[in-house]
This record gives sequence, structure tokens and C-alpha cells, in this order.
Amino acid sequence: MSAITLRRQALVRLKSHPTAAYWSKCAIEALFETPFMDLVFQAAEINRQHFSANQIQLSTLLSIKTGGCPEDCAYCPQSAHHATGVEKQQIMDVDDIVAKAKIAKSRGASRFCMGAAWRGPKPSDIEQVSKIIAAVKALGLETCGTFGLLQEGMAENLKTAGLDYYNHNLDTDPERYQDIIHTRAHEDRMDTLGKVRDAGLKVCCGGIVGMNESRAERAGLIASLANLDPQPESVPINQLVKVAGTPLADAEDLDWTEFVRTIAVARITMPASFVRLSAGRGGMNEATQALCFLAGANSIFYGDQLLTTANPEMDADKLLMNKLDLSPLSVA
Ligand code: SAM
Ligand code: DTB
Ligand code: SF4
Repeated sequence: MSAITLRRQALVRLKSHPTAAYWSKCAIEALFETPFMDLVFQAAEINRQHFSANQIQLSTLLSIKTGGCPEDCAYCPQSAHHATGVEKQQIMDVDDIVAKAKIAKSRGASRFCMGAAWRGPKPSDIEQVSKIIAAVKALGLETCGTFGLLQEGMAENLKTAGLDYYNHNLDTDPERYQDIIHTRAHEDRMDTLGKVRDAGLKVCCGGIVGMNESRAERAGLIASLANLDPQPESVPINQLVKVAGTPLADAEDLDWTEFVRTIAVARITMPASFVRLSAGRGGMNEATQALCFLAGANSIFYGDQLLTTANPEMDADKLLMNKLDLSPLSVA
């Protein structure tokens, strides 16, 4: 049996000592409906019980293999199914990646996250990324990889190479998964998350909001994350970056209060996890970001570029952190 499972199943299998409460979609919807000020206050209180409220973790992201992905994720500019103008590239050279990682470290990032536009890596890709991971790890950075679905043994290979975290998002409400992605199933993601846990890697697992989902569906996404047992160490909450050519290019804007609510609900339901205010910060003003930090977000992507789209400039983030007296969390 895999070491990660949905909490409902865990309660059946491990009745004697469940590790945390099972979160029903209904209970999470009720949290979403809490008056805004009460919700943010509750989330801020929980945040302070587990974390320093004045520190945030900084991760820098790099796309090490861009474009031409065979998957058809409706949100993604790197899918070969969508005409977005993102060109297919080969995997970057180790030296070029290490150069980027050195810059990230010198600017204050504690983790370097490497993404690849694959359905999943081939054995030869694992050999190549293992060299990359070892070289980045040797710089004294935490390492994170997001390479898609993993086959048997691959998570162990990544762990041996020096990988700390594996990012693999559940992305949307399981009940809606097939409306957003047709080339794989929610269960395929769960299978890889199990392999990642079994190999002893830390789990980074979150999702995207602003994809025309209902509030109930946002609650369904948070439930699917909060009921992972154990809960993920890191939970990226992405606001959809709308990219021309993708099926979601014209998605309805999500009101900023609803985004802050989503952060607060993630913090309350996953009290000990880092909650990352991830993609979408480019479209958010400073005050909204500050409210997200108050509501429990304690990590950001720090760098001018996400994978293929823009992120706030590092200097603008430094300025914001100064204004809010937030200091970067260093590697333990
Ligand atoms: N191919 C791998 C996979 O899908 O797991 C790794 C790379 S993929 C780009 C990593 C994550 O980026 C996705 O799971 C999704 O959450 C996020 N993402 C992709 N496009 C996005 C967009 N337009 N806006 C926000 N997040 C996005
Ligand atoms: C995550 O949850 N968000 C990041 C990271 N994990 C890999 C990716 C955001 C991608 C945004 C669209 C782009 O730049 O291509
Ligand atoms: Fe491929 Fe990942 Fe983009 Fe989906 S999200 S199209 S799997 S790169």
C-alpha cells in the first residue's frame, strides 16, 4: 500500500490512529462562507501557531525543458495541443541551470524548483535530471522538481540524486478533472504522489483557481489536498495565468476576496503546511498580496519568470517584503 492516501481511506485502514480530521467538501464550503474578516483572523491565528508570521520562504522557478508537452491541460501554455507560441525546446545544459541557480541563491532564494513539460520522464531523462539535481544541491540550495507522472523506481532515483521536494499538483476538484485534462486521470496523479511519498521525498501539491470553477469546486480542490495523508509539506495555490491560445484564455476573473479566502481556507485546513502564493501574483496589487500573507500564505515564487510567463520583478518583491517587514526564511 502506498504511503500517501486519501484521508477517508486512511480512516478505514488505520482506524486506531488517524493523523488528522477528514475534511468534507461541505465543511470546507462552510469555511469559505465564513464572514471575510472572521475567516482571515482565524487563518492568521492558526498561521501563528505553526509559523513565524514575519518570515516567508522564497523559491525560484526555472523551466529546464519547455514546451511541446503531449498532455492537454486546458490551463497550460506548454501543451502541444494549444497554439500559444511557446516553442518546444530541448532540456537545458547542466551548466546553464547551475548558473541560474547560483543567481537565485545570491538573491536570497532557499529553494530552486525545476519544471519540465513532460507527461512524465523517460529513464534517460531521469539520468539527466539526476545530474542537474546533484549539481544544484551542491550549491546548498533545497531542490524541487516537477517532471510529471513517475514510473516505478524513478522517485527513489530522484531522492538518491539529492531531490528534496517533488511538485505534483492535483490542480482542480477531482470531480472536474476530466473537464480540464483529458489525457490523464486524477488517479494517475494520486499514484505518482504515492510513489513520491514512498520514496521519502517531501510533497509539494496544490492547484489552480480562477478556471471558471464554482466555490463548491474550489472547496473540492482544497478537500482533495487537505485529505492527503500525510498532508503535503508545501501547497502552491496558483491563480490561473490566462494565456492566449489556451482553452481558458478568456476565463472569468476571480475576485481578489475569493482568492484571499482560498488562501485562508488552505491555511486552516492544512495548518502545518507551507502555503505558497504561487502563479498569478503579477496581476495582484500589493495590498491583496499582503492580505494573502496575513491569511497564512508563507511562500512565494521569487524571480522575474515563472515557467513561461512573467512573475513580479525581484526588486519589486524585495520592496514589498521591506514594506511588510517580511524576511526570507533560510534553509534549515
Ligand atoms: N508537466 C508537469 C506537470 O504537469 O506536473 C510539470 C510542469 S506543470 C507546468 C506544473 C504546474 O504548473 C501545473 O500542475 C499547474 O498547476 C501549473 N500551471 C501550468 N499552467 C498554469 C497557468 N497558466 N496558470 C497557473 N498555473 C499553471
Ligand atoms: C506550481 O504550482 N506553479 C508553478 C510550479 N508549481 C511549477 C508553475 C506556474 C506556471 C505558470 C504558467 C507558466 O509560467 O508557464
Ligand atoms: Fe504538460 Fe504539465 Fe503543462 Fe500539463 S501542466 S500540459 S503536463 S507541462
